[in-house]
Amino acid sequence: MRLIDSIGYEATAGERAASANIASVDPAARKPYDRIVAPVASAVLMLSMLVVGAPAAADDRLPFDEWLQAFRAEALARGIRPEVVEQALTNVQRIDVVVERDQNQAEFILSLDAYLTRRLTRELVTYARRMAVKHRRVLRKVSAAYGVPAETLVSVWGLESNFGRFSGVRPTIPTLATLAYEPRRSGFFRNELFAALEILNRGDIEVDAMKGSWAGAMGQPQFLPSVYLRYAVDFDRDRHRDIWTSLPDILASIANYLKEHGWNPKEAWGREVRIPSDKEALATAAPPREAGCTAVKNMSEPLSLRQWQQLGVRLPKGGRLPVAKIRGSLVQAGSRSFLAYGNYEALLAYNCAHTYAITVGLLSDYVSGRLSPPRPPQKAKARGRKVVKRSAKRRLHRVS
Ligand SMILES: [Ca+2]
Repeated sequence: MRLIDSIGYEATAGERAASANIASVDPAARKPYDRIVAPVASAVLMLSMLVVGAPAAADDRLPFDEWLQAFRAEALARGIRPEVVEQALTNVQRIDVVVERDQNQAEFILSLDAYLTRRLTRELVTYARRMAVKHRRVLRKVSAAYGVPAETLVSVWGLESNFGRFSGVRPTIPTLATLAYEPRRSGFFRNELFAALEILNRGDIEVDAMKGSWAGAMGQPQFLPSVYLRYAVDFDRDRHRDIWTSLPDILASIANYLKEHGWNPKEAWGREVRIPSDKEALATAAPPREAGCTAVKNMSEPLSLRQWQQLGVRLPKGGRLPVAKIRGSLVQAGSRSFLAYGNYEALLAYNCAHTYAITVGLLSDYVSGRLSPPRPPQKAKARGRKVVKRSAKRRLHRVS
C-alpha cells in the first residue's frame, strides 16, 4: 500500500510498522494513564500540576536559618552522611530570583504559535541536525538500547539544555532550599531537597558541580533530583550517573525516561492534521480526557486513524490520513491541530505542555527528514517590521 499523500508526507516507519503489526499497538495493551502523572523530568510540569503542602501564612514560618537547622537534623536522621550534610547545607542562603522565576514559566504563558516562532527556528533545526550527525555513534547506541529514535533524543536534549550549552548555573541545593522554604509547594520541594542530598550521598556528583535551573531541574536532561534517582543512567559505565557532562549518560537518561513512560519504538509521535469545520461532531466523537495533567485534559480521547478519517480529519494539505492501526488523540493548539499518538504522551510526561511536546515532535521530524522545515513566514514579516521600526526611528531622529 502506498502511504504517501499529496504533499509527499510519507507515512512514518512507525505507522508502517504499526500497520503490519497490529498487536504492537493494541490500545488495550497501552499503559494506563497514570504514567502521565508519574514523577516527571521537567520542573515545569511539577510546577504546573502539583500543589503540595498547605500554604502557611508567611508569619508562621520559622526564620530561614532555623528552618534549615531543622532540615539538617532530619537529613542526618534519614541517613545522609554528616560530611555531606555539612558540605551541602552550610552557609546556604535563600535566592530571591528563584521565587520570582517560579511565577513566570514561558511554556505556559506563550501560545503555540508564539512558542514555535521563538523556539523552533531554522537555526535550531540546523544545529540539531549538526548535533545528530556529530554524535551519531553514541545516539545509535543509546537508541538501540532503549528504542527511542536518535532524532527524538537530540530534540529533547536541544530543548532542555540547548544541546548542553545551557543547563542552568544555579546551585541546586540553595535553589531547592529556597523553594522548600516557600510555603507554596514546600512539601514537594522538601522531598526534592532530600533527594538531592541522597544523590550527593551516593557520590554521583560533587555539591559544587550540582547545578541546574531556577526550579531545581538538574543537568542537561533537566531532571529533578527524584527523577534523577529513578531514571538517570550510567551509560558510559564509569560508575557515576553524570547528567551534567557525560553525553552518553545524558542521552541514555533521556531515553530511559521516555522508555519508562511508554515510548513505543514502532510508532511516531503524531502528525499535524487539518480538522473539519464541524468541531462539535469531533468533540462528540472524541471528548476531552478526564484524567491527567492539564495538557492531557486538553486533548481528546484517542480514536483510530480510520475513525478520524471518517470524521473528516485530513493531512494539512487535504490528503487522506495514513492507513495504520494507530490511535491518536486530537490536540488543538492555537491555529494548528495534531493527532498525537502514544509516544506524544511520553513527551508530555517529560514536560506536560503541548507547546513543548509539539516542538519536540516537529523538531524530531525536521532532524530525521520526515518533514522539511517550513520557511518561516515570520522572518519576512520581521524584516518588514524592522524596516518600519528603523524608518520610524529615523523619522524620530529627524524630528527630535
Ligand atoms: Ca557515567
